[in-house]
Amino acid sequence: MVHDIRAFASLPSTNLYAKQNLPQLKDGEVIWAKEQTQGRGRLGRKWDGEEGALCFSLVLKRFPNPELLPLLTGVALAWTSEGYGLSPLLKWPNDLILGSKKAAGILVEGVYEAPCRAYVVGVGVNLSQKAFPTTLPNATSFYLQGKGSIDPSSFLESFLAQFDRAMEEQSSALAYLRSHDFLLGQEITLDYYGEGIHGKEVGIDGQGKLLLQKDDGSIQTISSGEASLLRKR
Ligand code: BT5
Repeated sequence: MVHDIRAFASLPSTNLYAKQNLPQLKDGEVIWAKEQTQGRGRLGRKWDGEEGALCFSLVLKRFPNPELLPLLTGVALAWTSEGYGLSPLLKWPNDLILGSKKAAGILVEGVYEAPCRAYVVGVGVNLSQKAFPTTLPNATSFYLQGKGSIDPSSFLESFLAQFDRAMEEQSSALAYLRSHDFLLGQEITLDYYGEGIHGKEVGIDGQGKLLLQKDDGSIQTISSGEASLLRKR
C-alpha cells in the first residue's frame, strides 16, 4: 500500500484532522503531527503526546474487518519494536507493552457517513520521553527502555512496512498476538456494552477474540469492538 505522509508541526489531534478532511485523503495516507495538543484515547480519555512522542493517524478506505484493525496495528507496533531489539507484549485489544508498562496506544475510529466510509487508525508511541508525569505511573518510552532517542520518521517508516505485512499476513499476525498476550492468566474487568464484567483471561482465539473465564467456569468470547479493558481485578 502507498503511504503518503502529511506532516504538521502541531495539530490538536491527528485523528480529528483525518476525520474532518477525509474526502481529500487517500487510502493509506498518514497524518503526522510533531506536536499533538489535544490527543484522545478511547472512551473520551486523554492521550498525552508531549515532546518525544510520535502521534499519527493512518486512513484506510478499504478494510473489511474493523474489529481486527486495532489488533493488527498492535502487532505491527510490536514487530517494529522487535526491530529495535526490544521484547514487546500486547495488552488486548490495543496497547503495546514494554517492560510491563504502556509504550503505545491505538484508537481506531470508523467514519460511516457518505461519501467517505473509512477507518482512521490513530497511534501514539512514546519514543523519547525521559520521564512521565506522576499521573501516568504505567507509561514507558523506548528511551526509558534503553533505546536512546529514536528518530520518529524512521520509526514511522518501519511501522508502515510492518503494518502492510500484518495486513497481508493476518493469520500469522494473530498467531503472534496470541503468543505475546500480556493479560494471559490475569484476573481482569472489562467494560462490555457499558457494564463491568470480570473474569480470568485464558487466551485469545484465532480470530483475535478474548477468551474470558467467568467465575462460574464458563468461557465468554469477546471481540475488540464489544469491550475495552477497565483494569486488572
Ligand atoms: C489509547 O487509549 O491508548 C489510544 C491512544 C491513541 C492516541 C493517538 S495519538 C494519534 C491519534 N490522535 C489522537 O487524538 N489519538 C490517537 P486508551 O486505551 O483509552 O488509553 C488512554 C489512557 O492511557 C489514559 O487514560 C491514560 O491513563 C493513559 N495514557 C495517556 N497518555 C499516555 C502516554 N503517552 N503513554 C502511556 N499511557 C498514556
